[in-house]
Amino acid sequence: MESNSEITPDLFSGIDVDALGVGDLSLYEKEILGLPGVAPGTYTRAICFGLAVSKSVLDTLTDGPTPFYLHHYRQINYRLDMTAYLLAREIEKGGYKALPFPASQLIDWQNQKAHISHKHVGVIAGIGWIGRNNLLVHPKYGSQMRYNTVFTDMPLAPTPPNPQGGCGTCRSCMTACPAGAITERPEEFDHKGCFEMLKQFRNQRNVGQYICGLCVKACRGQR
Ligand code: B12
Repeated sequence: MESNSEITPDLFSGIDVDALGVGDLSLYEKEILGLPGVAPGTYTRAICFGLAVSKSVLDTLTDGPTPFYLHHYRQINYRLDMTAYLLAREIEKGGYKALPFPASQLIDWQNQKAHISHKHVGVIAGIGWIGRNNLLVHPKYGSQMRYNTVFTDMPLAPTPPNPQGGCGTCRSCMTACPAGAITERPEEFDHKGCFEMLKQFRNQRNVGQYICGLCVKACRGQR
């Protein structure tokens, strides 16, 4: 094993992402699923990072997903997966543990759950807040960002929580949602209604995936 001093001086300098934060994993309150070989407490930090969804691609959406959007969605997921792998590889070179998660992979289909929720990791890593649309909202990019996570035991300093959280008076996502699933409070988000709409899109729009994109398009942030 290489010594710790061989970690690049700035671990993140070669990582080309649009948002990055480090969360203290003791603050993560959701379940972690499907990692039987990992003892509790093995990992202490969660590095969350995001890549922006193209505004121009989102502009092509009018009333639901298209094969064009599907391709973009897949490209971003692929890049997020590669970034997680490369970051974890760099951390492991320094003698620490690093677990790269999949950007978008379900392990519990019935309950629609992945190993971890990148949105909730993003909150503890100071990237943004959970908006009315039930998505992670970044101050600059709004919800037009996709995320991935790497767990590590490397003693990185956590990013302070984002102080300027909140959707304020913005309700663009509420009018944009074709399922009417978005209400005042994210806790009241109608997951079932959203999912039913996505199923319909999946069957009717030649996309083969549970995607939509309209609440993402509506939540532009300040960019
Ligand atoms: C499964 C999943 C879905 C499912 C269900 C949503 C869900 N479970 O959260 C479906 C297919 C509906 C979905 C839809 C969408 N998703 Co999605 N999805 C995921 C995925 C793969 C796992 C999320 C997870 O495990 N959640 C489970 C728990 C722990 O989190 P939770 O949100 O707090 O859920 C709790 C409750 O809300 C409730 N619940 C949650 N989901 C459901 C579903 C049903 C049917 C019911 C009854 C209850 C319920 O029970 C949970 C237990 O506490 C993540 C990737 C990841 N690994 O994070 C992407 C992810 C959350 N999705 C994302 C996106 C963008 C979308 C869509 C816009 C689709 C698209 N790309 O066009 C829509 C938007 C829906 C919305 N406004 O919330 C992004 C969000 C980015 C952001 N800026 O926040 C993520 C992070 C993917 C990524 N790599 O970036 N998604």
